[in-house]
Formats: sequence, C-alpha cells, structure tokens
Amino acid sequence: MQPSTPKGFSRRRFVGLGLGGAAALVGTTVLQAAQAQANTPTPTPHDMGAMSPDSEGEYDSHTAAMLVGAVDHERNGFDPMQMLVDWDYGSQTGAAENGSAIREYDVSAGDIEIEIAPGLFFPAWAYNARVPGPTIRCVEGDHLRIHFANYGSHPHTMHFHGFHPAEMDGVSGEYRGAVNPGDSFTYAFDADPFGCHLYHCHAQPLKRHIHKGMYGAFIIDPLEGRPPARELMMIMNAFDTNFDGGNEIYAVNTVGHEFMRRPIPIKVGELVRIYLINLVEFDLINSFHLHAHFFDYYDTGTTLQPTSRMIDTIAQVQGQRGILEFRSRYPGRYMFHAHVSEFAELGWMGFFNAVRPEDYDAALAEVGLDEEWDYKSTHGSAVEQEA
Ligand SMILES: [Cu+2]
Repeated sequence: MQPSTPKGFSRRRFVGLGLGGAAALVGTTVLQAAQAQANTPTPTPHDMGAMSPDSEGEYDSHTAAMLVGAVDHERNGFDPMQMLVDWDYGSQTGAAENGSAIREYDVSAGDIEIEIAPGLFFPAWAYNARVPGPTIRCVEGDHLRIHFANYGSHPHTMHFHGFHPAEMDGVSGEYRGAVNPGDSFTYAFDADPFGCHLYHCHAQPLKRHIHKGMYGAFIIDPLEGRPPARELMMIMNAFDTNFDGGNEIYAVNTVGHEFMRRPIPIKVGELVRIYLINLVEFDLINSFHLHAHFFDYYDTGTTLQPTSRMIDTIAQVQGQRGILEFRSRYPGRYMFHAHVSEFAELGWMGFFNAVRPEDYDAALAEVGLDEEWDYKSTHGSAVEQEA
C-alpha cells in the first residue's frame, strides 16, 4: 500500500529517494566546526554576557569550551526545548469494551538533513521529520494503533519496548518484518506495562538505523497517574558525523550544548520529573549527573516506588531508561551533564535555571518560551487527556 501523506516532512526538508546520503555528508569534527565558527562572526541568539561574567569560574570555563553559535531550530523543524514537553497523545478514536481508549498515531519515516551543532549537519533517518521521533504517550491499557508509513530510502520498522504479540515486534526478517520504502504497516497492541519506554527501528544493520536517528520516547502513564510535577522528556543521543564508528557530538534531544545556551526553567520547590532514555550508539555507557541536588530514580519507570533514592548520578546502557524526580532548594543555575567528561565537552551538558515562582515568567522569556510550554510541562500526563 502506498502511503499518502508523510507526517512532518515538508517538501523543502525532505530528502527524497536517491537524493539523500553522500551529498549531505559532512565529515567535519566538532573541533573543526567550532574553529570554523570561531573564524566567522556568528550572532548568538541570547545575551551570553548576562549569563556568564558574574557566575562562578566553572561556568565561565565551560562556556569557553562550548560550541560557538546557535543551531537554526526553524530550519531543523524541531526545537530540543520544545521536545522536552511535546507529548504525542495520538487521536482517541473510540473506546474498547473494557472502557480503555483506542489511540491512533501516524508515524512516517524519511531521510532529512539536521543541524546537530552550530554549522554541523547530519544526514538523518527520522520518524516524523524529527530526531528523536515523536514522544508517544498514552495510558496503561490503551489500545494503540500506530500507522507507520515509510517514505525513506531504506526499509525500516518500529520496534516498541513493552508487552505485545510477536507479530507486532517490528523486527526485520520476523513476521511482517521491515517495511519497504513506499509501504506501510499498522502496529496494534495494548499499552503495557506503564513506564518510561522507547521505540526504535529494528532493521539491519541495527546499529546504523539507530544512530541515524530512528528512535523516540514511549511513555505509558499508570492508570492512577503519577503525582503532579513538571515533566521533561530527555533522550541522550549522539552522532557519528564522519562515519568512523565513533560519535563526534553528544546531546540531550539532539542539539549539542543547547541547554547551556538556554537553561531549562524550573521553580524552586516544585517536583521535577525527567523521563530519561539513553540511545547513544558505539559507547557502551552513558550517565546523567545533576549538580547540587539529589534525585529519586525509578528504573524503567515500571514501579511507583523509587528503585534508588537520594542519588545524584545514574548510569544507563543503550536502551536503558528511567524516571528521575527532584526538587530545587535554592534558586540558581545548576548544571546537568554526562559524567563521562568527554561526552560533556562534546555537547552533553546543560543547565536548569531554578527560580522563585514570581520570577518564572521572566525565566521562560529569557530562553524564548511562553506559558504554553509551562502548561505542557505541568500537564503532561495522558491520564488527564483521556476523554
Ligand atoms: Cu530503520
């Protein structure tokens, strides 16, 4: 069956069959990119001066090591800051006999070029023209129908983590197998168990399909929901820009050092919940370290009680994920980054900006956000969206 409309791919950004690949390859290292940027007067979108001169030395030194310039999110068609709170609930198209919602999602695969660091482009394979793909969110027990259409140049699949019948496992060579270019398939299964999950392409060679950008978050909320919180989705990812089997850029939500330039606004005292997923290829382990805070951790998010309490660093192997919860005691900028220092220097480093509630609007405005972002961040649960 020929799919009709590619979701998220505009004519301008879509790299059609036979056009992609080699022409879009950029073999530059991040260092070269940074040097090239340093030689070019590149305007920065935010006033770095307001952020750094009076800060402690650590911030200044990290700023000096940062990628220079800014990524054009409009050209990319996605913004890492918006991806933190951009939940895709699909469409509720009815209810099953047991009262659970039927949710339908449209996902397209395609080839696009994305900017992963200032001036550094990567020929990605993407779901819905974004890396990571849409954050699919639903409630435990929902009946899911994911209509997948492949507009890309290679066969792809969607492999979901969670319980489902073997025919819905989305692995090439098994059952339905890979969906060829121009073809489509509907994955149908019930959302189970609740937790912080993921999906990714499972076509061969697997490593290539994943590192090219074919993955996304799959969040199943427990029936009773979780306590109200500011919720953020972070996928730790990385890019091998010169195809040497190692990564040149590391990030959360694709763009290196984005949250250094634009600290994530949170309120002192509020509960912050992070859905954290590691999809870095080539490197065996990744980690998340938060300065000046301790968090509770729910491994895989499949329990309502923390599996670790009062920790400030968590390690994840490929495909591992979990939920972090913490509260800020004091206003200020707090760094979060991989505790693998190399990853941090190559882009996987950011800031939370904890402010008092009365200063929150200003903190939002400082990084180009508005109350809509605040609302999505604090009303993310799919339980609230059930009709
Ligand atoms: Cu694929």
